[in-house]
Amino acid sequence: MGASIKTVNTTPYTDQKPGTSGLRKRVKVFKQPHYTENFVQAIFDVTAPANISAAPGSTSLVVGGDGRYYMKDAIQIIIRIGVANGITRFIIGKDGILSTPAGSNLIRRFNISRGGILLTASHNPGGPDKDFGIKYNAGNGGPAPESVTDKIYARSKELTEYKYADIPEVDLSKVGTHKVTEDAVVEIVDSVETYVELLKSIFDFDLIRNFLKTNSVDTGKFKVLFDGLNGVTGPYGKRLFVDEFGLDSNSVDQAVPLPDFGGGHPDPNLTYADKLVARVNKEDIDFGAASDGDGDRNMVLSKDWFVTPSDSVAVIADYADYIPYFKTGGGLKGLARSMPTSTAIDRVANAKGLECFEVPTGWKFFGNLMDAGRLSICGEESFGTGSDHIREKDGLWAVVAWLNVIAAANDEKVKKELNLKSSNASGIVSVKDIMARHFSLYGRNYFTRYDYEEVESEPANAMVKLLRDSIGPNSPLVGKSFNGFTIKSVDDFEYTDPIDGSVTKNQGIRIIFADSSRIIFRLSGTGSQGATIRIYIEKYEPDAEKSQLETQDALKDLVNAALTISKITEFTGRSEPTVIT
Ligand code: VG1
Ligand code: CO
Repeated sequence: MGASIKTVNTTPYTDQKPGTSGLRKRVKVFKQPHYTENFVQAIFDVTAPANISAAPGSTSLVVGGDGRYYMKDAIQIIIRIGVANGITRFIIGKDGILSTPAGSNLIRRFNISRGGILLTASHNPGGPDKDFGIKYNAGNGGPAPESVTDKIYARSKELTEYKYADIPEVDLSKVGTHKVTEDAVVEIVDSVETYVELLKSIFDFDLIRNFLKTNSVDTGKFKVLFDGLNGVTGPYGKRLFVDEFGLDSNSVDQAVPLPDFGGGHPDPNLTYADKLVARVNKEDIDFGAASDGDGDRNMVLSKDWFVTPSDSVAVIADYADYIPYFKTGGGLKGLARSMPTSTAIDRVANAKGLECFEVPTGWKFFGNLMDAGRLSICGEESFGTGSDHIREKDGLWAVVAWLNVIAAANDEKVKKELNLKSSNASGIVSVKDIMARHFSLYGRNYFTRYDYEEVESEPANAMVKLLRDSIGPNSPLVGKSFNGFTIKSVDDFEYTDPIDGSVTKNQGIRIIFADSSRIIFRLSGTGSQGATIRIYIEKYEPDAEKSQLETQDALKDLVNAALTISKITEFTGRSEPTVIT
């Protein structure tokens, strides 16, 4: 082995249960003695093949993260514990930086059957007093399924020791292969390069470049702004927008990854991406976009329209014929969404004669369908959009998908084909015009989400219990009307994976109304403090004439019904949500 391997006695922690997407806690929790080490050892124990020397591919590992505070320390810990557990090759992003989608891509591109460890708490704030996270991704590049994370949790509760190799700190700043012991190497890679190559193989870069040259660079008629929110995507955004698409360097804002994301929430929504929203309005931006801390979320908006994530994935699916990737390999397979996501994409699937799946919240549930060749494009209402090009949601993929859609929609031939019209003096088919056509074809799914962050766990659980007590065919709520909406059914969403038959229960209480409107309640599985209650509200409007209302106006009555039914103010003392999207 070459390095001296030490065994350290440890006491197990009982709180290392991964949530919707990895283990997320305050940094100070991860910094407790042996806390990070224990969890990392549990990952290695659970994912080790029965006979490691007979499975050479499983001794490699991808490692990286979103650049947040404590990431570099965690990487050194993973290298030391990994070497001691038989890992011989670590593929690590330069300076540790690896967006979540880029990490998924590396696992797939280099066929790393052991998968990878991604260090991120995604859109949660970073810094010494904020959050850190560790996520294990399997050999398909996707977040480990619950069958694996349950085992990691079980193992973490019984650990009495971990092993580590006594080796010096590895320099993560130099691209290339570095020997760390007789048997183990660390390969530092420029993940931006491989990721941009991937996007080039998916989208029509020439079409996008030409559209932007004519309308943005030469004439300034179509203004573009990408905000990295000081998360991991800044360097990726610069490469794409400036180097590839030829835009000015000021088309990319907050592009330097910072360990505390500049103090903000690196969460692309109308509340936390307030700088982008203000600039889009003030500077008349025609296409504004942002991504979250680890680069898997996205937001798309313009000076006159905010595209909800549920609508966004439906539009991308609708325009799939104009995206080269979906023309190969037999064309578009199925579509899918997480349960609370609006049913806009179902209508596109229906029109195209495709399968459409409804899975629980969390990207890990899409993986099996993709691996089985049944799913091409999917999304979550929480600003997650992606496809089977990797096994994570992908922020910049969605942003470039939109640029591809816009460029195609402005091609004269396509414009005629799709009967697209510009409502602007510039003659450009805008984001708003694309949405208007979509609503006139499919109707509009009004959608909003109310988040009550960091409420106390006890009242939050009591509220959920109240709702859970009224599920089923004999629910006292069925038949009752609220503001003219009559309840048809109340259940707690349960999912049977069509590929492996695994069952996941208690995924959110759904109140479904006679007109197919829905109110959904669930508790977040990504918070690090107390409980976060999410209420999702959706109403379908088939009439194009009525599709131009403000979302909150269109949903006012349903929102009030949700507040009344759940008694949320009574339980939590909160009269307002923390965030409305
Ligand atoms: C939230 C979102 C969910 C998403 C998850 C991870 O989970 O609702 O749709 O997949 O975050 O996204 P929860 O359990 O808090 O509702 V990310 O960007 O944090 O990896
Ligand atoms: Co994220």
